[in-house]
Amino acid sequence: HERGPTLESTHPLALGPVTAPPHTVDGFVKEFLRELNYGQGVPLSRSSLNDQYMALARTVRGYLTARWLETATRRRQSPHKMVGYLSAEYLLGRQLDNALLATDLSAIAEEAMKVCGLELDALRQAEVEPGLGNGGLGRLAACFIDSLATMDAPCVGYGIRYEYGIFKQTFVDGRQVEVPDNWLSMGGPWEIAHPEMEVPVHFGGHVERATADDGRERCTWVPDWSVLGIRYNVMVPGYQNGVVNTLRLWRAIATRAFDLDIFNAGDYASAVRSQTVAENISKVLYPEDSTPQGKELRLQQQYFFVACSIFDFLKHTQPTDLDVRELPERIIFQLNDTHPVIGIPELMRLLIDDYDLTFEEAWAITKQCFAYTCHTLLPEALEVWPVSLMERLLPRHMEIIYQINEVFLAEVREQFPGDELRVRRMSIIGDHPERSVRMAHLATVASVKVNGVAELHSQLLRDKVLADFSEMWPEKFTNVTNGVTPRRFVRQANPFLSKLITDTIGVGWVANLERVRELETYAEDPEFRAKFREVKAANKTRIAAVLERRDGILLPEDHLLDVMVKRLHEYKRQMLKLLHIVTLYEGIISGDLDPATVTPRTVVFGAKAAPGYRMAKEIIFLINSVASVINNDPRVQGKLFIAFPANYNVTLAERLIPAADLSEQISLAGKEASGTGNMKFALNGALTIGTDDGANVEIRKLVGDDNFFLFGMTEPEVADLQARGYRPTEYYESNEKLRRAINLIDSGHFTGGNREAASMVIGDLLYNDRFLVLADYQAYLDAQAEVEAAYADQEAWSRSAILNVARTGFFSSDRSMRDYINRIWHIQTGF
Ligand code: B1H
Repeated sequence: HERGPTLESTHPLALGPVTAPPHTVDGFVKEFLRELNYGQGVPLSRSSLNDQYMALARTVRGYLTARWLETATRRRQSPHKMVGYLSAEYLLGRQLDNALLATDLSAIAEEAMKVCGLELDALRQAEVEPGLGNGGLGRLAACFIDSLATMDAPCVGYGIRYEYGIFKQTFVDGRQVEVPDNWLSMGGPWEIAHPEMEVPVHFGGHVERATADDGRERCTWVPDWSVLGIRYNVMVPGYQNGVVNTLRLWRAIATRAFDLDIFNAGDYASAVRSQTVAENISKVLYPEDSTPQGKELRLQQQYFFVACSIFDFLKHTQPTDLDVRELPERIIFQLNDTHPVIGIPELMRLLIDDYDLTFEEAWAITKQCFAYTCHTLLPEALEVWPVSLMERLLPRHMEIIYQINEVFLAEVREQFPGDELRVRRMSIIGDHPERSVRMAHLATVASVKVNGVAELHSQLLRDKVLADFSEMWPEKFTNVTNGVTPRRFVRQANPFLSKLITDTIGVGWVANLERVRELETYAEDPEFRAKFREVKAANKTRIAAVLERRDGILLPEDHLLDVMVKRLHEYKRQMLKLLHIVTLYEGIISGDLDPATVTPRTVVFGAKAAPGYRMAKEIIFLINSVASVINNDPRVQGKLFIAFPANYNVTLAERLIPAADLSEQISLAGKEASGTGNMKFALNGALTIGTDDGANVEIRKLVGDDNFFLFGMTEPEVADLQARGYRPTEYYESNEKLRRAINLIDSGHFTGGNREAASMVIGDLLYNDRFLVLADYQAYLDAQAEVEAAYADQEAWSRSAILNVARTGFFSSDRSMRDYINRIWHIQTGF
């Protein structure tokens, strides 16, 4: 399905680019009512909240559309190299507020809704957030495309339009129960579908070869089933710069021919079933964070979206007379982890089989068109696909991978003669426990650059995970420290702080976050500190209202707000936090701790567990159990409170992070690749208690040791202890507080007398403890004591908090994008 010929009309309206509706309250009201009446088909007087939200969203989208068409036209007129950001996840969060901010329409919309007798805030809350990602990796992609639009960089984000995003978490008797996230059920006002722009994607079958007249062998992949990719565009507005980029998400549907064949064979039921097979591909986001699921459907998803994206780029984004030899001057595909790595053999396949290049020619081009970001250090998180599955699902790709491996291993042998052990370690094909394709190796071999996501992580990639590769190609390896968008995570999430910053240093910081450094001198100003505390207090009041409405949780007032929000994973060590809480509690009820000396503290947890991750689910149950006992024990009333709102998501993060005093970043050193929540907290004036891990290292360097609570083993100490043989029971036996905390949990105190209920978690801590919770326990307690002492001096605490804000401008995703642009992509912006 191609577009028709260029249409020519002499009507003046058809000539120029479309113009946006006027930026006035009247103009906005008119558009809004038009959307309500003609779009939703209801008069204002009879409209539902959803009608009103849909009309408002469409109105704002209308303002974006004019800019979007303009941006696209401008980019087409002067084609430059662009970025194709390939990511299986985009954890976007709500769109309305972001679009209003980008178009500077917030005040106008507020006024316009009033004119209509409506409240903008109520409409904002009607939006269901698109949760097309699991956690940090997906949210990072969303921050990156925001920054690229703000920097006017030519980028298309490619991904999957999951019908169901990350599951909605509920608690039933303290246990996680997942509910499907049917985010599109009320309609998706932010996307524009193009059902006519379909892309065929093939699977299965076999490869036929024939020798052509020129004596060269040609391959034909004869697939045995196919689906179609349907394009959905989502607009990605830059911050008040008139630029709107594209996020292109693919949905899978059955091909018509596919249906017809079976239908004609008289089997109606199978025809419908085959439709389901096709549509399953974009049905649901896999909810595993960190450890990929080796499921066939997952590989189908990966190939599906990457094949659609590359096809779309070659056939629709590039001119029809494109010379594929120039591809490296036109495109750089950024691989967000290994999930899109199947794109490498896919581009090879297209160049060889469709564009008729030789393998060598295709390889020379392909090697210049990809760059790879690794997001992990956990060995179990490195994606591999069984060769048997690959051969069955993508036989031609498997052949090409073998060929790439052959050329690559020849290079290894040349550079390291006689080192067959190395050859085996580096091979793209692994042998244990079954023959499989190591996607990280394939990505590394084919990419111009390989980057980690924080200094420490990149160093460990070079020294450990990909050491052989970094020895072979040292210049290939680089670091780009992650970042977060200041638009969403400061300007929108924290309007009170934003106003204070803007009143103090002007508005320039929103698109140039390094400017917040100008706040440093104000850290010494008692008047500014007082205002800063007022902001924090107002944010606490706001989150209290949110949690009451959302979860029926009544937060105590005037507590130190201690927040640990992130996916539930053993390496992130939510259990360490829980042991601290139980220690405080046990101290008070046993009379060891004078309650008068305890800083009143509320701990907020937010965490989803992958549905199949048993230990993580047990930990969730244990946190809820401890919370319900502590929150109802009069002996600790006013001293200790635990809130665990279900379904932590981007929307809740935006409310919670600005209110936090203390940010918990307590992963075992060497396990958290970067973390990005840590950056959001620091930028909103929380102090961090954290290990020397991921981007914590860089946060601490920037804010200074005095404004950061460091504790725990370093990565080399961890490696050392594990090499010597770690025995958690030694810590249990020698540390009385630890023993008492563990015994109290083990006694069934928190689980209604049921000792079995905590046995899986306790048993693991005592006899396995892969992530050294017990080894870091005492150091963590000591650091928490420092926190309490520091918090007692509110002036000094405010000073530190202000310095956290002032010194973390580095963590803007604008800076991350500049790094990618200058050091990896080499693209032009703003043309
Ligand atoms: C991160 C993942 C991830 N690392 C597999 N790896 C997935 C792996 O669906 N899967 O199969 C999903 C996600 N996510 C995170 O990336 C890191 O743990 C964080 O430390 C990091 O900040 C974030 C962004 O770089």
